[in-house]
Amino acid sequence: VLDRNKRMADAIREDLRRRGCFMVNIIGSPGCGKTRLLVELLALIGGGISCAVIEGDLATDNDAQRIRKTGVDAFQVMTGAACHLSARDIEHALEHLSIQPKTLVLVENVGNLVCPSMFDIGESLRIVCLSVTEGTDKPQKYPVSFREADLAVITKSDLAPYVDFDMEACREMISRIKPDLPFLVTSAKDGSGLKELIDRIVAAWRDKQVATD
Ligand SMILES: Nc1nc2c(ncn2[C@@H]2O[C@H](COP(=O)(O)OP(=O)(O)OP(=O)(O)O)[C@@H](O)[C@H]2O)c(=O)[nH]1
Ligand SMILES: [Mg+2]
Repeated sequence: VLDRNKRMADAIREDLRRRGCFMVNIIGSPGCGKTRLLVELLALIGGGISCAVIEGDLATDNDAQRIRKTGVDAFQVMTGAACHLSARDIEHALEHLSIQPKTLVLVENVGNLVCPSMFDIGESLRIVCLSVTEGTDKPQKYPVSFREADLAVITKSDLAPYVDFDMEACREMISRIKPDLPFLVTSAKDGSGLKELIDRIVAAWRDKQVATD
């Protein structure tokens, strides 16, 4: 299953690359703030970059509706029982979105800190989100999602003081799991770190394009 998924993911990545597009896979626990982060990022990007969103949830199209309110096209994958998106889900979603050349495709994976990290969906950048409300020790308990990520984002930083989250201890834990994993702190509520996150994504896109052109 994983082999077939990987082949399909490679084909998706190559097809997007040829069209000058770039796909980001956003992973994190239920409620860690993935959708709200996307909504705020899209508002900040404005018309600057052409964007499209793929949402993954077991049930409901609530998140796709939240994204569409920003004016950005979104496709909702409802996985039923599956705790992750697969490359086939993405292939299906991409058929339904009309992706212009040079589009940034943002994928919110199913809320889960484990399963989605096992499945390549054809992304070129994988972001793992951890909200401060989940607790400082989560990278240690769920190392795989951090090991497999290209960027770690600590979300809901505005709440850190209220939940006794230790940012430095968390950063250290992550660096023990993957020493070179970049680390960003954001709050979708007060806007901190959002511009830096966009800059990171754009830089990764540019680097990938240069490396493969
Ligand atoms: N204070 C604060 N609340 C936030 C922040 N980001 C998200 N929230 C709140 O956290 C709750 C969950 O946010 P969502 O964006 O729905 O989380 P999610 O990760 O998309 O959830 P699933 O799709 O169900 O996995 C909502 O009530 C948000 O308003 C933040 O930066 N600060
Ligand atoms: Mg969501």
